[in-house]
Amino acid sequence: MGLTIYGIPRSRAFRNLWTTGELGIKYEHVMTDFSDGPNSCRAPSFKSVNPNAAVPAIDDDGFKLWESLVINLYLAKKHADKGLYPKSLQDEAKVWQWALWTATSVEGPLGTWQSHALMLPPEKRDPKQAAEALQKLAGPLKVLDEHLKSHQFLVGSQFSVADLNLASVMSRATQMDLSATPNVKAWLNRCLDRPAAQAAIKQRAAA
Ligand SMILES: N[C@@H](CCC(=O)N[C@@H](CS)C(=O)NCC(=O)O)C(=O)O
Repeated sequence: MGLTIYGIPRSRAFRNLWTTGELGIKYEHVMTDFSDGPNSCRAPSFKSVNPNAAVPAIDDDGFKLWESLVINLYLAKKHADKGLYPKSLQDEAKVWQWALWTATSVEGPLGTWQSHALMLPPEKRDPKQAAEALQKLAGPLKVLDEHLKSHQFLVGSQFSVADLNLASVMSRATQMDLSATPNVKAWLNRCLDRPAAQAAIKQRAAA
């Protein structure tokens, strides 16, 4: 059976596709989408994988899991020999800290900015919402920038799933003006330059 990933690359499944590339693991990819068609995440058959009717989700030999950032934590820990997951209890806690911070302090306003600055058809974009989102992001980005002043990566001395989770959420922020937070800008480029990140970005662009 092995690992199945549900979710088109244009969805948050992008985050998990990047992880599988870093870990060098094989998977079956089911192109669950948001349409009203047979592959919809709202189809009753998919709700047995994720009752929230959202992607991504995985089925790993019968073990079902949803929430993109948690899927990454699970895969990184399962394949800890590949070096993406920390070894000490305290570094593990720091990885959780950054994952929850990513979800609660960054992802919401970043998503709003992305929609209203980049993704929505131009006539549906609201510059006021984009500006408010940037204001909400300023505090967390400052915190991140301060941390990265003296650290190459979020936890320990090497790239880990903590970096992957945050950088995958921020992957479109390269189009944001990050000049006030130069350490964030350099770190994000460092993460996104990785071959597995570039491969996932290509998959997302092709979709
Ligand atoms: N917090 C969840 C969010 C999942 C989510 O909202 N996914 C979007 C796609 S990126 C979705 O499936 N939306 C359902 C829809 O638009 O009907 C995660 O990170 O996995």
